[in-house]
Amino acid sequence: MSNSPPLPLILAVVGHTNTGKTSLLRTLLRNADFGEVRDSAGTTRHVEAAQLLLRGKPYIELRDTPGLEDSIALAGHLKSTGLRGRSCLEHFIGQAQPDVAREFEQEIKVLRQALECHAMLYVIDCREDVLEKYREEIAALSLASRPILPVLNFIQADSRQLQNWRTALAELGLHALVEFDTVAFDFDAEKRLYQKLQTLLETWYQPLQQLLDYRAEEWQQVRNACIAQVAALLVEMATYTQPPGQGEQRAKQLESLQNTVRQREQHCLRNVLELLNFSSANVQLTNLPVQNGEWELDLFAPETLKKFGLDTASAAATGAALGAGVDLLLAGLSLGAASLTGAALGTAWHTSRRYGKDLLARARGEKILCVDDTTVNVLLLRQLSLLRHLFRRGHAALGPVQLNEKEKAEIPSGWREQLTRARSLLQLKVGVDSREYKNALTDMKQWLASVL
Ligand SMILES: Nc1nc2c(ncn2[C@@H]2O[C@H](COP(=O)(O)OP(=O)(O)OP(=O)(O)O)[C@@H](O)[C@H]2O)c(=O)[nH]1
Ligand SMILES: [Mg+2]
Repeated sequence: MSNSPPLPLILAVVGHTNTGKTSLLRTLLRNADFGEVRDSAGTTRHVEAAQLLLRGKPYIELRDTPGLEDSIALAGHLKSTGLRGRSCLEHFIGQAQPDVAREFEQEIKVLRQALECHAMLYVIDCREDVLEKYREEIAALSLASRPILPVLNFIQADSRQLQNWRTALAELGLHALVEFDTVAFDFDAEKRLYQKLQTLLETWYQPLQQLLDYRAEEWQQVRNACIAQVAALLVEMATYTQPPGQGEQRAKQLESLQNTVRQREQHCLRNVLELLNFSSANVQLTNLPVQNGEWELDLFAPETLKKFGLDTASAAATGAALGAGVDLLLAGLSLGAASLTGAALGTAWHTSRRYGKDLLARARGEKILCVDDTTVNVLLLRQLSLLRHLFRRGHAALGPVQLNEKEKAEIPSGWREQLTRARSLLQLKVGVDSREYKNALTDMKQWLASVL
């Protein structure tokens, strides 16, 4: 006889109205389009299910349910059946008078799911006091004799009631619970949710473990893929070159260089959003000028530089447009710098930026137009904050998300080496398929992963 538990494991997501049940589903499903989420009571009117698959096989079925509203009146009706446990619910659902059935239409849908599921996720808005109506809800749902895992939502908003909820739930015999903010995603919190289910549902321990491992691996892969996008952007832009022009032609070339950088950054943003399964239409990020999947604040706008605390004065001193490309003197590197060390490159850079024309005039070697340090620095800082935000954003987030973590605008240590390394590819004149280029890219990915 096989001991395999029935799959999918059916989890009913239940709770008072407007506590974030549909939001929880969105985040667990990584799907911002699931159901309807609104800040009002009675948004979900029907039971809606979605499955979590593992290699095409349904492992978990999550069922979103309408919110419970009048549990105190419901409790009276349940008591009047004179029955206990599942038969009390079955009797109430099957035998309720038409007017009662109408009055409790939504509640009956929920109770039916309580009977049909293997376990319930009971979502709590823990900004609320532990009111009698919530105790009655839990008592009614408990009649289904299925494990209930309370999910404490809105923990970021307000944690003062958290202890009261813990105590009240323990009094009701619910000792396993999980804190899970549906708006700010945290992979560890999701992991804890499945681990708590493992303790409540021993029969499903193995499949839950498989799902957990799979989700962890998947999350790691998605994270790495996002980091790879950013690494590619940075290395590509640090090594991008154009031949320099003269006079008017030069202004046009600077503009074209800027456009190239803008488009390349935009391309990276789109890919990252897609990898994380965010439709660009619903992404608005606090502190980041991203709206509808587009960078709003231009990369080259003075505010962008200022926001990241970058020095605009030296760029302005050259008379060039802010963040415009500078002439990299490949020949200039022979002005005392035999090898491309960080310091040597830094000096050559700064000098060429400030006195570019003179040096250019003197240089015998090649002159090329490339993306200047300030611009690459801004790219780096924007991408770091983008990834930090998106990695912590739940799919239920509607508007801008305020995260606790303070915006870190400083350039992390080790960046100068990374930039120098990438710039050295220019001197080596190697293509994207070369070993050197690939190594620089790998280094950049590792470095980014270490600072995120
Ligand atoms: N700040 C914050 N807002 C949340 C969180 N979870 C849900 N919300 C918001 O709370 C409101 C209700 O969320 P829903 O997911 O629609 O709640 P529900 O329990 O499905 O509501 P009904 O279907 O009406 O019972 C929405 O405005 C959500 O954006 C959270 O963890 N933090
Ligand atoms: Mg809902």
